[in-house]
Amino acid sequence: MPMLKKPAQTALPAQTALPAQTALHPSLSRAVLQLVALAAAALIFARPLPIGRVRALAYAPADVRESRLKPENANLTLPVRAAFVILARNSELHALRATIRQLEDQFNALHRYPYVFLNNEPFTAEFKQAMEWATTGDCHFGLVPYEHWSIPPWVDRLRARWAMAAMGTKVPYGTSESYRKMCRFESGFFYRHPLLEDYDYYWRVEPGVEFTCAIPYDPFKCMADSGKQYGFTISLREVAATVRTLWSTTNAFRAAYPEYIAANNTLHWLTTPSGDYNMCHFWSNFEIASLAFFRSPQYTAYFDFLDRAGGFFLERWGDAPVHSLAAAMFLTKSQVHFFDIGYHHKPFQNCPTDPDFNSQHCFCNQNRSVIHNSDSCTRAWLDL
Ligand SMILES: Nc1nc2c(ncn2[C@@H]2O[C@H](COP(=O)(O)OP(=O)(O)O)[C@@H](O)[C@H]2O)c(=O)[nH]1
Ligand SMILES: [Mg+2]
Repeated sequence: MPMLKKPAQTALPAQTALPAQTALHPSLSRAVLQLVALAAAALIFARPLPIGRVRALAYAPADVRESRLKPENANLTLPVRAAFVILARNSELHALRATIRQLEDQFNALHRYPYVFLNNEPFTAEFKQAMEWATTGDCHFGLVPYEHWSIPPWVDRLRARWAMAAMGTKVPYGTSESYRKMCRFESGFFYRHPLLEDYDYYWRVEPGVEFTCAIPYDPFKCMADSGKQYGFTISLREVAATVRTLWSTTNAFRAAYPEYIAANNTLHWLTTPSGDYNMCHFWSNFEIASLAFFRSPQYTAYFDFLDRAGGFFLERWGDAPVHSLAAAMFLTKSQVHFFDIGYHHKPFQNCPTDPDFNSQHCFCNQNRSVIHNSDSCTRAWLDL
């Protein structure tokens, strides 16, 4: 039976009656409602902290930066403040071990230069242990900060995703976002990592590359003694689809900063007769260079200019053409050195030209050296 008579409010026990302060003034309750709505909108529309950043904040100090020093190196004095710098994933442990064993046998066992390993994720204990055992130099392990391994906020993510899909899989790494993050990192951030602060020169090494000849001199010392800024061993032509506007953006940079362009630059090495980019670049998976070159105001301005243009994500600008265009603009020919070192990164290799040296100290085939390939730009470089 429905109750027809409403129970009288006054019949409620005193303690269940509504407290007097909940009866808000209408304008006050409107303000409270507005505040609640604002907070809800902020929660819904605010950009969440990127996952990578949340994880970076949760990392232990040893994940961010760990040095494993070898007691036998405590009193070692190296002629140059230099290190091998290796960006690698944990999954590349075995390929990297093989590379480091060759590098040690062909060169570093006699010198004991240190290694800096960098990763966008923490290195595993297994990785660190394996590297410590494979090397003679001290080992330093560092985490790449999220800001150095991400799409910057001014790049339209939707446009970037569309561009990646449109490039497709026919272009190497055409659809890969992580490859683009790697290229941006290697173009503008590796040299800013705190673990590199103590060094003047670096030698870039990648998992899986081979060193096919003895290296009977110290390339770091050679760079430092002769005032060289950038050293390469293989040069090639870039896949044009990946750098559609890199040349026009570089020309815009040159127009904006004419004071940064070296008088005796080598831009003609990478320019076609009609003034376009001929796609020549130093293959940056092997690189021995001065960190001062990358830390310079010229290079910093150039990277910032490129990064603002967004081409690392809206196209697929590689760090190799970026480093090479910078070297061509800011350095003279005598500051760049061709290292005729036995080196193999699939599918190309450099095998030293001297037949006597070759037969005594190498396990590569000179006929297979990329310098004989029409895609190599090294002869043109040497002829400059
Ligand atoms: N930590 C980390 N390293 C990467 C990643 N992608 C590429 N690298 C490293 O970046 C370098 C270049 O990558 P690679 O796959 O060799 O590219 P390729 O030489 O252009 O074919 C190598 O040293 C890789 O180990 C990644 O997602 N994370
Ligand atoms: Mg590689």
